[in-house]
Amino acid sequence: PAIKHRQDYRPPAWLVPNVALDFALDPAATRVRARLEVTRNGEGDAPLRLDGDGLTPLSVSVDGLAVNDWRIEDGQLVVPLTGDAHVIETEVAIAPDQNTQLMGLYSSGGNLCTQCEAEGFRRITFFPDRPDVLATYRVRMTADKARYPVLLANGDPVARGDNDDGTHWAEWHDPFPKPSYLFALVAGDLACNAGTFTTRSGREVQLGIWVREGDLPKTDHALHALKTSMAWDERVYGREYDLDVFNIVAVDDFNFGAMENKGLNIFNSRYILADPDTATDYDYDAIAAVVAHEYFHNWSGNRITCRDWFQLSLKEGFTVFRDQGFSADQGSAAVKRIEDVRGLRASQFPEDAGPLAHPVRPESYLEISNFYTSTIYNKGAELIRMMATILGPERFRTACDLYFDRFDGTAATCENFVACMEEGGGVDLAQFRLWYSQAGTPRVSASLDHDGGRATLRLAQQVPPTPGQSAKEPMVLPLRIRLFGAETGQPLGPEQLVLLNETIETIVFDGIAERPVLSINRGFSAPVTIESDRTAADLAFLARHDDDPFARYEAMQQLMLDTLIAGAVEGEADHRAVIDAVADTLDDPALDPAFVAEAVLLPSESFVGDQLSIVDPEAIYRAREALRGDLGRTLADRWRTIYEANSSDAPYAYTPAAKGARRIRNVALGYIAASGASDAAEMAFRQFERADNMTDRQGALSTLVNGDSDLREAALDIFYNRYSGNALVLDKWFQTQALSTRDDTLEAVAALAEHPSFTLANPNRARSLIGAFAVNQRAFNRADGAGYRFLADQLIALDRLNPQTAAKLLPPLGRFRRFDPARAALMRAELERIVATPGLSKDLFEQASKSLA
Ligand code: B3K
Ligand code: ZN
Repeated sequence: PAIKHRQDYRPPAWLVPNVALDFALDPAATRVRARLEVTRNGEGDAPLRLDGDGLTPLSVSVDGLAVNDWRIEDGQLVVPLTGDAHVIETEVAIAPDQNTQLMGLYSSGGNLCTQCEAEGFRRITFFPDRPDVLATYRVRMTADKARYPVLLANGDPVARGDNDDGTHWAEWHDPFPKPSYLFALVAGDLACNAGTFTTRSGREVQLGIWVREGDLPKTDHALHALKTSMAWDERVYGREYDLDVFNIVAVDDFNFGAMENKGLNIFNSRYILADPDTATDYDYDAIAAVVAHEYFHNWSGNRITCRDWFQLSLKEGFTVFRDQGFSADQGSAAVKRIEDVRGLRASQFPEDAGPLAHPVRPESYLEISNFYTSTIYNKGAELIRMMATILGPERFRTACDLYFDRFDGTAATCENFVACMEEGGGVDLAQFRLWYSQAGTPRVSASLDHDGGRATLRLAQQVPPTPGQSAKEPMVLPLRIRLFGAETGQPLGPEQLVLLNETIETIVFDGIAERPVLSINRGFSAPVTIESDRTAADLAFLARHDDDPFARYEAMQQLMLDTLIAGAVEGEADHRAVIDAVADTLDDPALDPAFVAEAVLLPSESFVGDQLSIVDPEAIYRAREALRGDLGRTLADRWRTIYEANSSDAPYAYTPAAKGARRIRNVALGYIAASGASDAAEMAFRQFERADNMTDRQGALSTLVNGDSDLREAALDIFYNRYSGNALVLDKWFQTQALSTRDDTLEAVAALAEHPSFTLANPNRARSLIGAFAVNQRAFNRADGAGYRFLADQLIALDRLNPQTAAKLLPPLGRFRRFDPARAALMRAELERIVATPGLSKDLFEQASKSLA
């Protein structure tokens, strides 16, 4: 298969200003007629090349006359054309029912829907399926009226009517030129939660959240989030919505979270449906974030799209940054930042440290679907955040305005964006651009000396080698820094923004009488790893006194991490510093309970593993359980007090205060269970039974699932029976068991893979069991290799149905360089078995072969 390179970009030989599509919809055989107005772009006599994937033309005509001098080359329809402007008409037949890849037009739950990003449109019709070909779309759909009473497409509805044969039709028109990846249609039996939003310039927009009738009561949260997002983008970025309708459709089978199709977002139902009985607080937050994300794409993605897929982070990094800002404004900005950094460290840092590491703007790919990664999304967002930090809020807004104005209606590049930041912000970002081209997480070492009134901070940076990039240049690292007096606990001067851009730098602070303690990378201002010479006492001090909430959390995490690493490497560790710091945090009445809950949670087993050159999953597990148990026992009274103080009989509310109480209560329950208290299982079961919301019910279930009380099976059965009709909640049932810390988790997961409710055909279900298991560090990395074998078997089976989803679940197998030789050999053997599988998709082949390289 052919590798694509960023440097090979050439403008399209033909443009398509306008397209009209006519769908005769049928699940078994849908006819698609396309009418493309094509114009030659520049000089040359290149034939028209239209991408196609699995399509056979039933007819081709040029300027109204049937032709037969076309040919098919690598799936592309090649049509020789003599002039500079023509009308091309094609007709194809496709089978949505047979489409298990969920790319193109497919069936989900009896409805028909589309997913085109990145290259799904070519599975629907022949077209130059690349993001720099912008067309206006007119779409006509005809379908059985009883089965598909609702017909939706991009843009505004134009007309609709009934036919005599029981079918009906609808026509939609999208006036905004768009790339084919933003095309969408939906045909289904759907109910609508309707609303309106009036933009600040007075446009009244009809909003609709479309779901199956029975799910209608679960759509208010999403509709509210949509309205809030629309207002937020006007207020914070000055961006208004531009059509008269905005529809969102929820479907159960979806490869990703959601899709920003112009005027017709299509969502994985898990990011729409919520009520207190079935959705956790985490789910509610994620729904609001994803609704906002897709809405924000209307400007950062749709009005300004990407020139080519190497520029993917142009829209994704920026839009993640925008949705993070939105979520931060809805509740605690500090807790949001902690969650985002935790997510970055759990997914992006390992990616950057492994065989699949790639720059935020990649140089090459085999399958673009494999590049919808945490690096493109989350590290991409950190790059925007750093530029915003360097510019400051006002100049950042000016620079964003410049970008939106200058590139509106075009397909742009990351370089275009950075140039606007430079011009609008009045800064030089020449060296900063290395963030787009160099992969790997920079490491910064920091040491602070104090001598006679002067503090000297020595900083050194190093960017580790990554595949294809052995030597790196020093980057620009914006580090927010502040010093605190060790005796007084007071800040020694204001916070400074240091732009570290050399390999080694020294910063001097004068007039420092007291011994200073270093607070660095406050707010996680740069996505780097800090290695400092701060002692356990310094970290404990910062955990108490730092005025930056993220830095306070971070000091605590570092203290915990050092303790866990000592425990894993040496077999035991002194827990006192952690226990004291946790106790102080719990006792500080000034702190927000939601923050406290984050601060007192131990780093995950995987994150501890990521710090070690060779991961010993058993030793890490034991060290972590030992510290958890010690914290649980030593602070037993506090956990019980907190548990009681945060349990109330007040009915469920989705407010920051109620969420914070649920969070800290469930963290406390976890510590009570970890302490080995004899009544812990009964407490958890009581919470499980009494809960009026999923956050408390699932929190209790997780605690029970990790243990071996008889109540464990009882709770699992009750949960299963209660929610057997709700796919999203059953996903939680599978996931909770796959994440269990018990010794028999692999056996349990293997049995669940045979459960009648399990299927690989639904991506959410596949991820809930297989994906969750593969990130359960200890269970997955069992010394006998059975975890690796299980994952490989499942991926090979899944690849036949849905390559994209299979490929996404492969990375844990590629981490073998971080394990002992015995485990590494077992992992490699499974990767080799995958690569050798006949008929493997290029998605899975790329991920597995790169992992082995
Ligand atoms: N832009 C979509 C990505 C879907 C791609 C699937 N291969 C979702 C989002 O980032 O908003
Ligand atoms: Zn996105």
